[in-house]
Amino acid sequence: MKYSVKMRASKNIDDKDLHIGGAEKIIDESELLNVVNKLTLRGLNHSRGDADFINLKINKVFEEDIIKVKALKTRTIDVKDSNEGLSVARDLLTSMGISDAQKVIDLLVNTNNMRGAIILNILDFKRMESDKEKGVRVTNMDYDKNKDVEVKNHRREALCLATKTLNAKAIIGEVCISDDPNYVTGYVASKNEYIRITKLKEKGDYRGGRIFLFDPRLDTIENTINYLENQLVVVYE
Ligand code: WAQ
Ligand code: MG
Repeated sequence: MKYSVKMRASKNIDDKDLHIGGAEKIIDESELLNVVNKLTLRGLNHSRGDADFINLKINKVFEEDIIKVKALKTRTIDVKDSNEGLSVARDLLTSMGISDAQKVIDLLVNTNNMRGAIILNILDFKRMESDKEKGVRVTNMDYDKNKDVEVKNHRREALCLATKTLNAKAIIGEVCISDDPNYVTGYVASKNEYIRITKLKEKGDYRGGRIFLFDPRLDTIENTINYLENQLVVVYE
């Protein structure tokens, strides 16, 4: 029997809920208590601060409901600072057919303290999430093996999320900046590859976010959000 485990941690600052971090796992029953322990520790000792609130959700899952998806190919572009990184990201989005890529970059760098992602319609640049404060959280995904539970492996967890997300019919791209003040490497992903950019922000900056690029000609927003939130996906390398 397998279980999906979701962890989300937050902190109370001036009566406001500050997002700290989260994690998604799909694991065997025998690992359950161990994983719950480690994810709780991750929430308690996070680089964005120690959590006041940790939400853990455990669901039994059926193997026949899990789809397997191959991890996106990866490459890395080295840049000297975040300005160069953001302009590389903008050019990549343009090459993916986004008409006003600068708009996407401006929205991304002004995003802060969301626990999910923005979904942007690429035809009219309107946001498609019903809750614009939270955004849409991709859950129910993990690797088939070599799962990192103890400490966050930014690159691997982001590749897993991007692989699931870009496998949605109508998501044609993604751009991401970590909200971890020590982690400045971000990425742009397309249907074909996951492109790491070594600096999309400067060290010490707590801001971060994600934007999914949605093409309404390829699927409905309801199907897309349902897939992102609920479809069980195991990524293999
Ligand atoms: N679903 C949707 N959006 C999410 C999720 C999720 N499961 N988790 C985080 N986000 C959003 C949320 O707004 C966060 O503030 C933002 O993305 C950044 O999340 O190859 O660490 O977990 O080395 O801080 C990139 C790795 C790491 C690049 C990205 O993102 C590389 C990272 P974080
Ligand atoms: Mg983070």
